[in-house]
Amino acid sequence: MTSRLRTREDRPSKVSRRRFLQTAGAASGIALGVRPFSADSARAWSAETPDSAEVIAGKQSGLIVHNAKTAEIETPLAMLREQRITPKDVLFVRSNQELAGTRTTAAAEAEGWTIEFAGLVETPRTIGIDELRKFESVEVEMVLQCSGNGRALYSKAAKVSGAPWLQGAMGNVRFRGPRLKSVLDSLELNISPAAAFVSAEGKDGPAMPDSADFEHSVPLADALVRGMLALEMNGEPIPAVHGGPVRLVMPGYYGTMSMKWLTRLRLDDRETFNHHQRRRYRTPTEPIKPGSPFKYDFDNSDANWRLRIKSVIFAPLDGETLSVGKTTVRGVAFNDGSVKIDAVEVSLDDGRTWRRARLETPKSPYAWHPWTAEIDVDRGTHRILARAVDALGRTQPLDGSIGWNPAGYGWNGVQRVQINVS
Ligand SMILES: Nc1nc2c(c(=O)[nH]1)N[C@H]1C(S)=C(S)[C@@H](COP(=O)(O)O)O[C@H]1N2
Ligand SMILES: [Mo]
Repeated sequence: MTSRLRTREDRPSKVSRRRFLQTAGAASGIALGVRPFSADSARAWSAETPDSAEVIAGKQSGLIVHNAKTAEIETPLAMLREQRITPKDVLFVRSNQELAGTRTTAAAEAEGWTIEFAGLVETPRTIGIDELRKFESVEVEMVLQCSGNGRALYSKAAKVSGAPWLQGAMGNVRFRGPRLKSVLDSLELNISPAAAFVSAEGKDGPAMPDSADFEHSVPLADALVRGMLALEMNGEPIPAVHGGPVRLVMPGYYGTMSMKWLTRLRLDDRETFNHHQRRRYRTPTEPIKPGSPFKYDFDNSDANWRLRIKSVIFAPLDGETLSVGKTTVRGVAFNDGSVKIDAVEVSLDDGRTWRRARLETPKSPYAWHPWTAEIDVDRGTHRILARAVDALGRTQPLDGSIGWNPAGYGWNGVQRVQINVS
């Protein structure tokens, strides 16, 4: 055992393991012998679990419910691929802690909401939501992805703790609100030159009386470029379950850093010592052997900040049966938005040779980059691989387990989709 402090969700439970087998089966369509990712197959395994529409008001039925109690809900790829902008009724949900009354996609209660600016500033200030609404706003199309997305794939190498997300703990959404920089500039807080991080806190309280309140720090320099105090998602007030009425949004960062129900921003000279920043939501800086324990500290690990480059295959789906001849492989790719994605490549021979897909470059560097590739397949079983490469030469490992870590964060291994051609 490691000496890590354990929180409720770190503890592996029998239920979540059983559910993993069920969802993995539903996802591949192999174990259950059903059509992969259809709403029907999703309902078949969730018969004993409440349906997603019952867990969160306004969500579509048939989403993957990893945990009904904590409302951890994933979007099956078959639903995720339907629209370029992920609608609020299918977007995944993850809350470490919950704010009472927010299990709904309806707009959040904004009356009397305030945001405090504190820490290394000469003049701390608290502003009301109405003041925030007066600022000029920008809209950013961006990937919102849990750092645990793809966690289930690590467990092929060694067990990991946490909800066994497949590939659908992500979405592509449009957030709108004032830039953090404009707000900080205009408030004249007189920020100390020692400030190097922004630590964000939401109105939600600790999950258990004795556990740490959820808080995260991001580098100030990056937050001044990317950060926004979002008031809208997809053209309407941010749904309560997604962090309305105001959310700190960090495009190109893992979703965990985008604080829902934002109530306080603190300027700090170091990352907060909060449990969720210090002992969770980190990955070892150097690769470790799958299954080995790891004692996290600030020096041997990195916070789950910038998104690792990734491509996801949306069609065909794993386990699908196709007919002989030409077929279109399609999916999306994204990175942290700091440099251009140069190419997405597809392989049909387990990575020996690659061919380029047609890649769309969206206006926002933080958005999904849709891609397609035509392939010609003979009778038999085939494996389709896809990988993205960016201008810094960053790409995805053929064997994603190289990034194994005890909590299964940051999966970006090359995805493999198996198809049968008859
Ligand atoms: N206040 C608050 N913000 C939070 C969380 C939380 O528990 N409390 N969870 C984080 C995590 S781990 C993720 S992945 C995203 C999920 O965003 P979503 O529920 O809008 O999809 O919210 C992040 N922001
Ligand atoms: Mo997350």
